[in-house]
Amino acid sequence: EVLDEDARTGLSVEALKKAILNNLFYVQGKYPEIATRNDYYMSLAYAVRDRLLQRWVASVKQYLEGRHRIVSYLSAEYLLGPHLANNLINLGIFKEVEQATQELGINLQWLLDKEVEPGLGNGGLGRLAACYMDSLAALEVPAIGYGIRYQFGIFEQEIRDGWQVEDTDNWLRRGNPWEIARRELNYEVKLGGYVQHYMDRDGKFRSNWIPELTVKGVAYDTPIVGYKVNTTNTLRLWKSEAPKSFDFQSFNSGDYNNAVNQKIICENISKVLYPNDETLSGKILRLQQQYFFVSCSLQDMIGIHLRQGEKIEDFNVTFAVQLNDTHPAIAIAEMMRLLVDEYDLEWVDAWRVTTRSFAYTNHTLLPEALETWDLELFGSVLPRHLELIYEINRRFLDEVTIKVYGNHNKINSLSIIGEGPRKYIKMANLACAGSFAINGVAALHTELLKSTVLKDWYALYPEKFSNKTNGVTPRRWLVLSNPKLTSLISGKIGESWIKHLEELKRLEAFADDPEFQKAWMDVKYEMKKTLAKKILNRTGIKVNPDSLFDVHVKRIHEYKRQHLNILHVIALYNRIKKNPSLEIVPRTFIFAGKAAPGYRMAKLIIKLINSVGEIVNNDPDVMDRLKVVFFPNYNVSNAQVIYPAADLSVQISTAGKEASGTGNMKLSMNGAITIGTLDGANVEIREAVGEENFFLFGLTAEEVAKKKNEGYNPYSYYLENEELKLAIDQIASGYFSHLDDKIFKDLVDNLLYHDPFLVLADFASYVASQEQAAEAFKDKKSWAKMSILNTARMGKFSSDRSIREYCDEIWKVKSVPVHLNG
Ligand code: 26R
Repeated sequence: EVLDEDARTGLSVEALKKAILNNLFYVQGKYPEIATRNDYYMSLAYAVRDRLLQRWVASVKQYLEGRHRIVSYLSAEYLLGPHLANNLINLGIFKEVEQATQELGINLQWLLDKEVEPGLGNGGLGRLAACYMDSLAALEVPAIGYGIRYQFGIFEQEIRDGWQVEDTDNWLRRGNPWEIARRELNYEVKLGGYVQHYMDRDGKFRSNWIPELTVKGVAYDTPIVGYKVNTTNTLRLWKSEAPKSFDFQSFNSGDYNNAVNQKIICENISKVLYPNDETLSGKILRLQQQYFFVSCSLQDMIGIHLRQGEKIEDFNVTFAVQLNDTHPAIAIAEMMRLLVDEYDLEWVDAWRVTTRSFAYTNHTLLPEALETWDLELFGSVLPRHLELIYEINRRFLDEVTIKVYGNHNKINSLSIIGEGPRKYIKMANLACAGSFAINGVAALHTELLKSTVLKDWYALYPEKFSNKTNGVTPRRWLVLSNPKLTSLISGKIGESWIKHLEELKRLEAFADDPEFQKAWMDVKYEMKKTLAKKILNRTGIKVNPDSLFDVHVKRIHEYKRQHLNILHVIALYNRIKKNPSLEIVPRTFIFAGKAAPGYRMAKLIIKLINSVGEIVNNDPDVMDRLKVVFFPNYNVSNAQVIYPAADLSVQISTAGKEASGTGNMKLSMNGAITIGTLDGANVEIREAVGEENFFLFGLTAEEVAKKKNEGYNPYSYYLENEELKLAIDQIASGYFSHLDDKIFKDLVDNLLYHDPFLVLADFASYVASQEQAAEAFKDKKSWAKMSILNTARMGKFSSDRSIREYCDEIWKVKSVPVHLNG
């Protein structure tokens, strides 16, 4: 008798088929004739989950038994994107599952399309955390990601009458097969109230925090499997609930309504992701969210550490804790509270452990994104932490005062507490004071950190600073989203590039090969056709896949300058209107991105894009030479379809404003050529691909700073440039808005009289650079070569490289290969 392969762990087509059918029956309670696509999706998802669990249990066992050092990544956001296809690729069973589903008479793509993506992040920072989780597992590094299990992730965007309309993201509505609720793993978190001080029997001063409210955090774990390794790490997200004890109190006092109300207040904390990207609104709930997940995570880490029989003083030996921006920076104060108040450590010992545990990544230089909390508000939520921060600051400033020789400006700038009409807590300063390492996310960004926002910190602690240029995972952003390009590449150089992206270099040898060039551009064309179909489907706009796809996709923000792009569109449109027989390279302008719901100017920019699109797309004179598309609801799933179809990658932020950018990397990896400023990682991308394979324009960061210092006058650029003047006059006069001359007034006035992001100063340079791009696009062979070289030279921008640097230079952690027993 032949032994069946285990239906729970087998990786053969037969085992997978059996698993799907078993789950259809035993999980979904259906038989094939009445099963829906969603039933099949769930059945397959559970089949995949079983295979993950086998590796997961083995990983956890090995980490704990070997007492290995563990990376703990603290992030308020994880923008994961759909799990199923990614897990199939990392498990190495995509083909097998394709065949298994086919033999069951179903199409794998239908099932993949059923998954609602977890959008638990805003943009770059959240997506970076997701790429880093993938690379940590791929590199077999023991790691836990900690965050919040928002019931509602980033809102869904609809476009109505050209305006953005937000809808709630109910991503859990059909259940989530990728998580395991660990009901038994929960911690209490205090909020509000006051602090009592007293002396205990041994004459020791003690603090007793009497909270106004206690909430419970419950762990929800998602396994993260590495590419073709057994390593399966944990993403542990906390859901807030009312503690059990709580209901009792109110029931006993007969106040049932109050009990229910309090339950709602507790559950509110992890209810919804704040959709602000780069603009702070100092809301109590957001501080509660940050503290909630940080406290649960630290209690959890300490538990893991102590259960291994280690001493609390050695916490920093077990864990390296990375702060993903300042959102989790309250961890510094919470760690001190736990060590001093709960574990009875002396202050200096507690501070030593704390400052050896944490490292801080900064992701932005924009002043409006630097987190501060009104001191009174802070004290009302975290009264004990306010005391601790005062004490941290007092000791810290004592130490600093000696070093800076009583320079009061420096002391003010370094102080964790800001003075003014109202006092406030500066989270970046708390993070810097409490961390042993501080890093920026691209070379230019790190240099600007050292010379501007964190200048005084750099002067005092230069050894803490380093750069860790961002990276993206080639598994999701090439293998998964661009399978045709992947097989073309692997056909030439094998498959090892997927784990060692520098090997893409070997494609350079084929950059001049006409046959390879053709095959390369054929894939691009296929992907453009696929996107064109999606565009027609989502927007009703018909676009020509032979046209140049000019792709500008990212959050909508003035510093990212979507309005500079649209001014260029209008200029081209006017050239056609002036000379209808003009021969120009046909173009499709593709925009996508969400605006923060409260960010008026960003929402106006979306409206402007759609208004210009309406006129340009429907003007018979244009004869389909220009098309403007706003692709709604930009998210991970949509990005996966857009990147492979891009010819031009538009990366036109004002120099000095984009910390790194990561979409720029994904686009270039997929063979798009960048038109961009010397900003963020663009600088390094240009260095890598070669200046002849990159369209550069615009002021440098230094020139921007200088111009602003000298007193920038946007109006003079408007007067000097005819095309610019006409474009702006048209927007102002209602040419694109059915003669409504009020709708864009604020946007126009802002550009003419303030223009904080120097759109007008860079306009002429941008238009000229776009002309070069169009010229280059006409020569199909040389364009193909540029495209191939872009992909070939993107090895540096794998998140594997970034993570290796973090591991070697900051965390000091090593790989731990995981073996499956039996
Ligand atoms: C405080 C709050 C309002 C807030 C500020 C900023 C919330 C969210 C953000 C998002 C920021 C931190 C962000 O996403 N920054 C982006 O990080 C990416 C990953 O490092 C960079 O590539 C990108 O340039 C940067 O804007």
